[in-house]
Amino acid sequence: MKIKQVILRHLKLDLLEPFTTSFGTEYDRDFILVEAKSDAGISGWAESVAMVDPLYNEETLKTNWHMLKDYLIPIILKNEILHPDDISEKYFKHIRGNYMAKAAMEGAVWDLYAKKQNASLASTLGGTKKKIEVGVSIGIKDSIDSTLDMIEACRVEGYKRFKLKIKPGWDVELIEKVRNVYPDIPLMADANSAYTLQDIDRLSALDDFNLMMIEQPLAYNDIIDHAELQSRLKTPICLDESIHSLEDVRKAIKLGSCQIINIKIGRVGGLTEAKKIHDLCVKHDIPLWCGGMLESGIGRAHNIAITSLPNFTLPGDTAASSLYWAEDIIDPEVTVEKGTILVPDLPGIGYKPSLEKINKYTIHSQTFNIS
Ligand code: OSB
Ligand code: MG
Repeated sequence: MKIKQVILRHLKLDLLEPFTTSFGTEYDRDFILVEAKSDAGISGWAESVAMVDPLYNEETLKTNWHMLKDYLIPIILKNEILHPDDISEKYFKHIRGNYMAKAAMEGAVWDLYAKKQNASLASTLGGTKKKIEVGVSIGIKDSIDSTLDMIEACRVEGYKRFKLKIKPGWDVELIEKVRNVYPDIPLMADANSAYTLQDIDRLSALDDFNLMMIEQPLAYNDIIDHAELQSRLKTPICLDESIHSLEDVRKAIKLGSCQIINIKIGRVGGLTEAKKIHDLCVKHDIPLWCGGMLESGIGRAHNIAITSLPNFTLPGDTAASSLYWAEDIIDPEVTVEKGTILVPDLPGIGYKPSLEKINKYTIHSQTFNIS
C-alpha cells in the first residue's frame, strides 16, 4: 500500500461542559486530525489525543504536529506499507516516545488498510464483539450534589459503570455519599496521579466502598510504588498514565503494580501495540478496558474498534458523542443505548467523517504530498 498524501488539520471543539481532573480543567478540545490518502483515492482517518498543555503526559498538540510533519509523515510517504503492523515494528521503531503522534499516523493507515480490504477496522484488528459496554467518566464538580445529579442522568441513560475523578480532599467523603445513595452501581475512582504513598490512609479508606478499581493513584511514571500500594489495598489498582508499551505491561504485571489495565490507543503508540498488550493480558488474566481522552467521533470510532477485542471485559470510557459535543464531526454520531454501542460493520472505522463539519472546526491545515 502506498500513501500518496497526508493532510493534518488542527480542529477546536467546545465541550458542552468543562471537564475537571486533578491536573486541570478543559473547556474545549484542540486536536489534530490525520487524513491519509492512497492512490485509489480512499482516505483513512485518525486523531491525535495529545492536549494543548503537557498536563496528562509530556506530549502536546504542537509536539505532535512537529513529530508528524518532520518525522512520521515523511516516513509514511517514503515507504510501501504492506501491513499497518509494520509501521510500529519497522518504520517508527527507532523513534523514541511520542506515542500519541505515532498512534495518530498509524491509526489513519489502519483505517485506510481496513477500507482497502473492504472490512471493518474492528474485524481487521481481530475484534469479535458485535456490541460493547460503556461507562462514563465524571469530572470533579463544584459540589457532591451536582456529581449525584450527573450520575443519575447517566444511570437513567443506562451507562454500565461510573468513574469519578478524585483528588486529595475530593475523595473519601464524595465516594461515601455516592455509595449511600447508590449502594450497588459499578463505581470506580480515577486520581490521575494526585497521590503519593504518604496518602496510604486516605487511599485505604476507599477500600470500604466496594470500588471496582482505583485508577492511577500514584505518579504518572511509577510502577514501583503502585506495587507497594497494591499489596496494601484491597481495591484493585488500574494503571493508565504509567503504561506506554507491551514492555511496561510486562513489568507492571511482574511487579504486581496493578490488577487491571486501561488501554488508550494514543498512550501506547497505536493499535498494533494495543493488540499486543491485549494478547499479553489474556495470558495473565488481566482484564482490560478502553480509556478516553475527550475524543471527537474519529477517536471514539477507533476506541470502539479496539474494544471489540475479547479481553476488553470491563466497560470503557467511550461515551456518546452527545455527552461532550453539541455536534460531532462524524455521521452518524456515536450513540449509546442501554449502556451499549453497536460495533459498526461498515469498512474501516465505520463512521463517515463529515468534511463539511470538519472544515467548520478547522483552525489550520497542511497538506503533504509524495515527492
Ligand atoms: O485519565 O482517563 C483519564 C480525560 C482526559 C485526560 C485523561 C483522562 C480523561 C478522562 C475522560 O477520564 C475520558 C473520556 O474521554 O470520557
Ligand atoms: Mg485515567
